[in-house]
Amino acid sequence: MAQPLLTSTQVLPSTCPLDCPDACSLEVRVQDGKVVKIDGTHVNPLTEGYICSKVRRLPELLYGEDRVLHPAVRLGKKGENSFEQVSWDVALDLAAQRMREARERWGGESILPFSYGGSNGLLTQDTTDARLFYRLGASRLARTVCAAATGRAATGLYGKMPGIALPDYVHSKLIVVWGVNPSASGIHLVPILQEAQRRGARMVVVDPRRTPLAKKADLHLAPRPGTDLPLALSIHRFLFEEGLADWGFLGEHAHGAEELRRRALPWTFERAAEVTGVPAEGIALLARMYAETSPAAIRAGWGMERNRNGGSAVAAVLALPAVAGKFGVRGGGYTLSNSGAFTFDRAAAVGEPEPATRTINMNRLGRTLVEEQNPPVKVLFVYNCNALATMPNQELVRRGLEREDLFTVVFEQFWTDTARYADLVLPATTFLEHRELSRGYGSMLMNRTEAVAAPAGESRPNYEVFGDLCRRLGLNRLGEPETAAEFEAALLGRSERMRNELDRDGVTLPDTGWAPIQFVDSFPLTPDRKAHLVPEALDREAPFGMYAYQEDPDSRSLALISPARARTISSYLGNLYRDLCPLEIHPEDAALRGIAEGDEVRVWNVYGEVRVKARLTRDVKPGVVVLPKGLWSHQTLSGTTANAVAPDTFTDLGQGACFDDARVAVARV
Ligand SMILES: Nc1nc2c(c(=O)[nH]1)N[C@H]1C(S)=C(S)[C@@H](COP(=O)(O)OP(=O)(O)OC[C@H]3O[C@@H](n4cnc5c(=O)[nH]c(N)nc54)[C@H](O)[C@@H]3O)O[C@H]1N2
Ligand SMILES: Nc1nc2c(c(=O)[nH]1)N[C@H]1C(S)=C(S)[C@@H](COP(=O)(O)OP(=O)(O)OC[C@H]3O[C@@H](n4cnc5c(=O)[nH]c(N)nc54)[C@H](O)[C@@H]3O)O[C@H]1N2
Ligand SMILES: [Mo]
Repeated sequence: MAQPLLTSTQVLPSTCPLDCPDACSLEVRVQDGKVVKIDGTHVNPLTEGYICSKVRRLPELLYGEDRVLHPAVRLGKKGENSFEQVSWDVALDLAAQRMREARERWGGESILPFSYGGSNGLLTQDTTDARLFYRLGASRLARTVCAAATGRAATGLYGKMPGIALPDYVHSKLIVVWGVNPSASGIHLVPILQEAQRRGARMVVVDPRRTPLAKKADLHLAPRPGTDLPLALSIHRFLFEEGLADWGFLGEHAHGAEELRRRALPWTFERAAEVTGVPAEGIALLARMYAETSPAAIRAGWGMERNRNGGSAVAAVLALPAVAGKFGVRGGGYTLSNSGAFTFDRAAAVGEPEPATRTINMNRLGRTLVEEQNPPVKVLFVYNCNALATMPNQELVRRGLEREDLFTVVFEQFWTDTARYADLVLPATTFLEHRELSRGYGSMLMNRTEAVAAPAGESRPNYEVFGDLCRRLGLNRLGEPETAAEFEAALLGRSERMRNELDRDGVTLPDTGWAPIQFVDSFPLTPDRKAHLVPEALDREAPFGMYAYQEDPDSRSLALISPARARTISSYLGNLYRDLCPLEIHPEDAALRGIAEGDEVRVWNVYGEVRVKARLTRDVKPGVVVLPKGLWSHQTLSGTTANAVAPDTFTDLGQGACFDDARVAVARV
C-alpha cells in the first residue's frame, strides 16, 4: 500500500465570535482538518497578538468526550445520560413532525424557540431559525437574560451611540471602571488601563468586590449590590448644586437636565452613603475628581444592571459625562456596548415577521414551562444557549424540563446540563467549523471568517439545520437567502463599502471609523441626535418612574452575586474544569456563622439551594457572597448552581434578569 502523504499543516485566520467585548483576531493551526492550536494576531488592534487561556484551550474540547458528534434521541429518564444515535434524516423528520403536531393540536404558540448568545455570530442566530419560527407562528422569545436593562438605558439616553474605543483609554486622565471586571470579562482593556496609569491617569473602581483592577486603583468604592443608582445620583446632585454642571453642553445637546437635577436632589452624599454602605467621603472624592479631570472616561459594564434598579442605575451613570461636560475629547465620555456601531438589515435577511404571536420573557423559562396554559409549551427548541445552567430560578427550569409531555430539542456542540434533558439532541458546529460574520461589542471591527477545520462528527451549522427544517415543513419561499453568503449579503445590503471591504480584507469598520470621539464623530442615534436624560418612554416603563430607587429586597440577608469568571464565557467551556467551585465569603460573615475555610455550606432562599465549599476572602464586601455564573452541575456539591437562588424577577427597565438580587442564608452543613 502507498504511504499516506505527509500530514498537511496550515495556519488559517479566524475571529472569535464568542460573547465577549474583545472579538479577537485569531490564527488557527490545522492539521489534517483538525484544529491543533489557536493564538491571537494583530489584525484586530485590540487583540495585540494574545488571547485568553480558555479559547486557547478550545482544541481540547473540540475532539473531546463531551462533544456532541451525532444526532441522538433519549432512551432513559430526562436528566439521565442515556441516548441513542440516529441519522440526521430521522432526527429532522422527528423534530418537524413534533412541531407540526404541536401546531395542529395546540397552536403555533405551543412551540418555544429558546436561544441566547452562545455564539454571538450574526449568521448563527436570527437567520433561518427566525424564518422557521416566524412561519410556524411559534411564541417569540424576549432575549432579556443579559444587557436588557443596559440596552434600554443606553438606547433611551443616546440611541446606542458608539462609545470610546477601548484603545483610546490611554488618552484619559481619569478612568472610572463601574460595574465591570475586564480582568475576567474582556482582558484586552487591562494593559490599556495600565498604560493610561503609567501616563498619569487616575483610576476609580466601583464594585462590591475588590477586583484585580480595584487593587490597582487610586480609589475603590464598594457599594452594596443594587445601589449604584443613589451613588450616581448623589454625584449628579453635587455637580448641579456646586455649579459644576455644563449647562452650555446640556443646552445644545441634551434634554431633561433640569428634570434629572430635580430627581437627584434628595441624594446627598450622606444619604447615598447610608444606602450604599460606601463612606460619604469616598463618594465625594469620586465626585470631585470627576468634576475636575478631563479627559474622563467611564467604562460601564453589566454588573450594575442585574438588579431591580439596574436600568435607572446605568442611565444615571451614563448621564454623568453629559452633565459634567466630559464629551467631545478623545478619551472622554463612556463605553458600554459598541454593538450599535454597525447596523444590519435583518428584515431583508429573514423577511417581515408573520402576524405577531405572544412573547415569552426568557427569564421566566421555568415559570412558563411549569405554569403557562394558554397554550402550554409543548415543543421547546433550545440552541445557542445552556438554559439550565444560565437562566434564573434553576429548579423551576429543571421541573419544566422534566415534564414528560414536553418535547425538547437541544441543538448543541457539547453534552451540557441542558442537553441531558433533551428528547432530541442535534450536533452543532463551532465557529471554527462554519462560515461566520461577527463583531465584538467592545472592538469596532466586523469580520468574515471561513471554516478552518472539518466539522467534528456529523455536526452542522445552525443556518443549514434550520434551513433544512424550513424545507421539511414546506415553509421556504423561492428567491430568499439560503446560504451563509446570501444571508451575509442581505444583512449588509445597504453598505456596499462594508461588503467590498469584507471581500477584500475579511474585515471592515463601522461608518464612524474605529475610534470615534463622542459628540465629534458620533452622535446619539436618537431622532433629534440629542441626549435624552429622562426619556419619556423609559420614565413610563420604570415601575416608579426613572431614577426612583427601589429598596433592597432583604437588607439583612447576604447578597449573592454571580459575576463572570476568567475560566468560562457564561457556561461555555465549563467542561474544561472538573474541580469544585467555592463560595467566596468575607471572614466576618463566616465567623458569624461558624464557617471555616473549606467547610461545606448550604446557600439557600425561597427559590432553591446550592451546596459548595467556603472560601474566606476579604476581596468581597461584608454582607456579600460570590458564586460565579456559568458553573456546570459537576462544579458544586448539590448539582445546582448560583442560578438556583437567582430570582426570576425583572429589572426596572427592559424586563432584564436580576441575578444580583439573590438574597440568601448561608450555613455550615
Ligand atoms: N447566575 C448567573 N447566571 C447568569 C448570569 C449572571 O450574571 N449570573 N449572566 C447571564 C449572562 S450575562 C448571559 S449572556 C447568559 C448566557 O447564557 P447562554 O446563552 O446559555 O450562554 P452560554 O453559557 O455561553 O451557552 C451557550 C451555549 O450555546 C452553544 N453554542 C455556541 N455556539 C453555537 C452554535 O453556533 N450553534 C449552536 N446550536 N449552539 C452553539 C454552546 O456550546 C453553549 O453551550 O447567562 C446568564 N446567566
Ligand atoms: N471570561 C469571561 N468573559 C466574559 C464572560 C464570562 O462569563 N467570562 N461573559 C461575557 C458576557 S455574557 C457579559 S454580559 C460580559 C459581562 O462582563 P461584566 O460587565 O464584567 O459583568 P459581570 O462579570 O457580571 O459583573 C462585573 C462586575 O460587577 C460587579 N457587580 C455585581 N453587582 C454589582 C452592582 O450592583 N454594582 C456594581 N457597581 N458592581 C456590581 C461584580 O462584582 C463584577 O466584578 O462579559 C463577557 N465576557
Ligand atoms: Mo451577557
